[in-house]
Amino acid sequence: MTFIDFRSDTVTKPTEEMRQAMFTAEVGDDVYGEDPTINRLEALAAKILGKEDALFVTSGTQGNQVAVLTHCRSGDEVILEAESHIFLYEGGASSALAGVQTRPIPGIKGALDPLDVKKAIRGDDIHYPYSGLICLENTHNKAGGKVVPLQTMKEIYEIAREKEVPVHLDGARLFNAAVALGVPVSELTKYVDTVQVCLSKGLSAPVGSILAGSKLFIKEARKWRKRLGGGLRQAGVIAAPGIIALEKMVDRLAEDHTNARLLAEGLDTIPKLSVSVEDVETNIILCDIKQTGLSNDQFLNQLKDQGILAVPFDDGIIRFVTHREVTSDMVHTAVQSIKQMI
Ligand code: TLP
Repeated sequence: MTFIDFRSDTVTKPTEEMRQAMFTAEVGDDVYGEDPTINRLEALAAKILGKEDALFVTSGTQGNQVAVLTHCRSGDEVILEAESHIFLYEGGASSALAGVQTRPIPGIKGALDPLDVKKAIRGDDIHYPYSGLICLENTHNKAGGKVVPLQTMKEIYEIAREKEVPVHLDGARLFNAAVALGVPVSELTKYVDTVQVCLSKGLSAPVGSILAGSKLFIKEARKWRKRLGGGLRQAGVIAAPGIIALEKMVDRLAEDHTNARLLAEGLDTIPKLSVSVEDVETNIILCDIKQTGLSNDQFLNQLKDQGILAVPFDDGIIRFVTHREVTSDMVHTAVQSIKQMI
């Protein structure tokens, strides 16, 4: 059985061009800084992200955690949104690895209120931890791919600079945000000190993320990546698709956003399902199934029998993600099948 796979944009396979690029990639030992393909990818990424330097890391999680380790010292506090990926889905890595404590602040549709951030930054008191880092996430996964507005990012950055607290952006899907806003990605990264972007989600590369920031930050981040066992050797073979991801796969994300709207509208016409269509700004759809009376597992199993895959997100909430391997025809087929199913 072939499935229509809405579980995540992480399931996208490399394109034919990416596979060719992997086959012919020039390589060298990257721990010695001698892999020409990695060097090219890092230089290209730094330029696109508007930062001095960049580092290729194996995953989004590794990129975020190297950022936390590089910015903070053990005992520091990291201010982040209460449903952010770093807080919810990285296995408690920030406390396990960096020894920091997290300070989750509830946002509105993924966006932190700048005034809440201001209040959360610690003053100079012997009882307090140091505020070591503020983390933002754009687009916000748990909020259903919502774009955090540029103005919010700007206001938080101004507060952070005044208080001398660095800002890191989990931009796993930052290119989706840039495409949705119709701005270059550097418009968003100018309001943060460091950023992690995934090459392996909607951009379709098989592996890897980029961490970008100042030269000094990336020098130290490279050391943390090595400490974590992330120093790679002839890794140009996995970096080569990343170059294609950045050069050729960004504009097509608009197609995923159109398909996401189509799916959201289709699901919302089904009487027992509900989707907040106007909140679907990028490639993630959150579908409320509570009125079906089915549990998440029951719903997902029935979906699977129809050849459709999705993931549970909350009690009674199922996440669907559109990506390069989901066409508009597949979206129509899925909506018809789900209509008949319930
Ligand atoms: N997200 C995955 C799952 O882990 C939930 C997904 O399918 O959406 N930041 C954000 C905002 C993410 O959504 C993810 C992955 C990551 C970081 C981590 O990236 P990887 O999986 O490369 O470690």
